[in-house]
Amino acid sequence: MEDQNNMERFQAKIDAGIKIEPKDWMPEKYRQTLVRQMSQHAHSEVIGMQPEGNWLTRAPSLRAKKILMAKIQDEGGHGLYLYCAAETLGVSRDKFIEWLHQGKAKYASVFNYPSPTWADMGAIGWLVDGAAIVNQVSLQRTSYGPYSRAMVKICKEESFHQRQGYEIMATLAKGTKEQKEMAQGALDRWWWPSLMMFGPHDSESANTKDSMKWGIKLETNDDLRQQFIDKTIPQIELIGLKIPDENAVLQENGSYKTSDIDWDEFWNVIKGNGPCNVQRLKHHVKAHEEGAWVREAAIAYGEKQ
Ligand code: FAQ
Repeated sequence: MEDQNNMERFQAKIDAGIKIEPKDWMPEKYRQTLVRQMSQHAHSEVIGMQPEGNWLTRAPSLRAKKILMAKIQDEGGHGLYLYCAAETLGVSRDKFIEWLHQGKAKYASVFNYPSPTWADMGAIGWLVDGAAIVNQVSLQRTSYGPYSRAMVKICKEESFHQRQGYEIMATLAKGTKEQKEMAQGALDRWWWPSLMMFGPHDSESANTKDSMKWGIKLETNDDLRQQFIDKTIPQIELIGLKIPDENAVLQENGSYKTSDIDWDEFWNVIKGNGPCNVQRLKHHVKAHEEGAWVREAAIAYGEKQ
């Protein structure tokens, strides 16, 4: 009976748009869903530093290098806000990292693809951050207070990331024939993985129904994906590149109809079989082990104070 009352009060708060805070009563499944989504989100930010880190030493100018370095550092910072926000749900950062290393926690599938050219830096900023923004603008209104507040700060930074990526692509697209081809190649490589970032179709999405009821997600995977497509196709056309989908067509309602995603590829990457899954996780484990002395020194310093 008490649980029933708690549940009704909890749902009434959600429906009234009142944020749930760490010490408030919450259903165990709500807490678990947030632990899963927020820790996966944090891991994505941190693992997502790797494809761009690949180009830091080879950026074509000092200006480009400074911008890329700042952008990658921002992503690390986003991971930290999100781990802190997720820890308010009673799981330690060490545990989140352990789950990642054991393969029990996921991170965004998109970061398991390689970045072979400088144009990939443009495509990642423009498309991957662009997709992340569409999702995260919506998550600013999520029902869990610490997650929602972290999202507000993160969104401000992501919009700079999207613009720096688009600037790289626009510059290459109006450059030499080879530069334009490099930009098109990167667009072709990152287009489909970016669309996959929004998750499976709503009909296949196991978590959407509960997450929408509890205000964790405000919009469905397919609705957010469509918003991204409708925003991005005109940007592709504006810089004179080709849409990587021959069937993309503008409908009367102002929205684009596109080919379906290769879902076998998506699930295969999630299962660990993408082109860079092994490399990404191995690098994370190595960096974590090599950083052990920093954590030990910080704890020892804290204890001495
Ligand atoms: N990758 O039932 P749903 C960024 C899994 S941040 C891997 O629909 P949900 C910044 C899902 O976990 C990018 N797995 O799941 C940056 C579930 O499996 P589970 C990260 C995925 O949670 C830019 C299963 O499939 N953003 O990029 C993916 O309701 C550049 C069924 O799916 C966020 O994490 C995927 N793409 O909806 C950094 C945003 N999609 O866990 C560096 C927060 C689905 O039950 C450089 N997260 N799965 O075993 C979300 O909004 C949601 O979690 C979704 C998925 C929309 C991703």
